[in-house]
Order: sequence, then C-alpha cells, then structure tokens
Amino acid sequence: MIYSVTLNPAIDRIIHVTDELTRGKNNHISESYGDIGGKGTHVSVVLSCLDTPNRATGFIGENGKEELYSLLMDRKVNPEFFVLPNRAVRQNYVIMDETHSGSFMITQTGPSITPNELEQFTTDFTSRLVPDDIVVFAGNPSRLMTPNDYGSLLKKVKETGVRLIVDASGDYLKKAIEIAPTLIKPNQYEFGELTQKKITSIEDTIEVMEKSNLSKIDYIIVSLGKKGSLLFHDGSIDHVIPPKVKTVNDTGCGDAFVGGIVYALYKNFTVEDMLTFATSVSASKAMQPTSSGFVPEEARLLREQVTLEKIK
Ligand code: TA6
Repeated sequence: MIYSVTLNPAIDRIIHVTDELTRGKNNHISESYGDIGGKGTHVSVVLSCLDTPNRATGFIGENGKEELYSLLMDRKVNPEFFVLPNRAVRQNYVIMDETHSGSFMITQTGPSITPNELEQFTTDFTSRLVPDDIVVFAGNPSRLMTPNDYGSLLKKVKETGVRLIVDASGDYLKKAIEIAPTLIKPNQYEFGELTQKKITSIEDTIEVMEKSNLSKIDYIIVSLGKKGSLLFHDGSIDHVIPPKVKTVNDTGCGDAFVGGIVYALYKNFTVEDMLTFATSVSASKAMQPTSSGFVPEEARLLREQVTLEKIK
C-alpha cells in the first residue's frame, strides 16, 4: 500500500483577482473557490487520478474536516486522518492575478498536537505498515511540532522497513536526513539551506551534491522550477527539462511531481522513465486552475516534449 502523510493539511482558498494585485488599491475578486491544501494530500490526488490505491493520513482539525474530506473524496482519495478535537483545519490562501506570473501563497500555522496524540498516531500508523509499503511524508508539520518530534516519528516509520519518501524543508528536512530516507525532493533553495551553500545554478547544485555527505539516501531529486530537476542516484546524475506550458496555477506542481515519482517507484519504472513521467504530471498540473490534480491524457502528450539529459 502507498500512504501519503500530511501532518498539517489545509483547505486552500483560491482567489483570482482582476488585473495586477496591487498594494493600496481595491483589488477585485473575479473568482474564488476552495481546494485541497497541504502536500501529501496532493500526492494522493495524483495517485487516485492514476487509479492507484492509496491512503491519505496525518492529523486534521475537527472543525472544517467535512469540507476537506468531501474535496478529497470527490477526487477518489480515502481520508484516514487522526482527528484533533476542538481544533480547526487550517486555511491557506492562494491568490492569482491576471499577470499569470505565479501565485501568492499565504498559509496559516495549523493546529497544535499534544504529545499523547503524536504518540497515539505513531503507534497506530506504524502498526499498520509492512516492508512492502511506500510512505510519503510531504509538507512540513505545523511549526508547533518540534523537528525532534518529527524526526522520531520518521525514525519509527523507517524502522518498519518501508520505502520512505520525504518532501520537507528547513530543520524538518535536516532531521529527516539523519534517518536516511529512500528519497528526498528539496527545491534549489531548500537544498542550499540544507547544505548551507549558495546555489544559483545547475553546476552549483552538482558541485555541492558531490561534496555533500548525503550518499546514504538512494534518490535525491533537486527541483529547479522551470529549469527542471536533477536526480542523483547510484552515482549517476540525470537532468530533466519540462515542456513549456501555459501556467494557470503553479501551486502544487512540486507535489504533483512527487506524486508522479511515487507512482513510478510503485510501478518499478526506470529512473529515466520516472523523471519524464513525474515531470509531465507536474506540467499538466500547472495548466489546472486548482491546487491539486492533473489530466493523465494531457500528461501523456506532454511527456513527448520532456527532455532528459544524462550528465553522469
Ligand atoms: O504545495 C502547495 C501547497 O500544498 C498548497 O496547497 C498550500 O496549502 C501550501 O502548499 C501548504 O504548504 P505548507 O508548506 O504550509 O504545508
């Protein structure tokens, strides 16, 4: 089974404004709607789009849970979250204007989790896992959970023998590195933060990677936005370049990419196929008005325009 774990899911309030979003001006809303927020949830939406059984878990505030559950079930995702009584699901705001030059993301902190609840979740969740499973922790926990707590949860999950994929940032990513997950997918900025190096180019990324002590991790994918992604695996380096698409909403493209990677690992794709597939899924996601989801047929056509370069 594949499990996506979102420790701090959200409902994204997506707001389109007319013209250019401007300070000090009355910006008019042309359209607004709610969508699935948080990162693991997006991975589950991609897998369900591909008719691949998966389970979406993590923590969720009791208040507002129904709305997020119905959004997930509309996308054929089975939500199995640990419910936090008397706390609310966080709301995030994704604002886009007519310049089509990317979204503004405004996020809430999210609910607190007591040590008892964390322990109960850890025991329940790890008792369900078998070595054949794939577990994806995507998105940071709420800032109210310490990196140490996050690290010990990951450690207990890794000890069950599953393939563990982590998409996190900052101190949470640093903690994840300590337990050597199967795969990490930092973006260029997060990789720079992790290695405490200034990274501005593909060459910088490769140089820093080759000097880093991250070799215990099977797959390291550094996403470079429109410049694509670099995969470091088994001593080889591959660079994948996405097709040019008309971006409607760039929110969730990284998560959709992770969803494509998880699907490819589950289906035992070659690393080359894994990269081109995930890149096509992410490109199709960019063309959607929502934060989550993609169109498989569209991704299939886009995949023909994906370029793969073997660097080493
Ligand atoms: O990656 C997109 C997204 O998951 C949005 O749906 C939005 O909810 C936000 O990122 C949440 O990010 P965070 O890092 O706060 O969990």
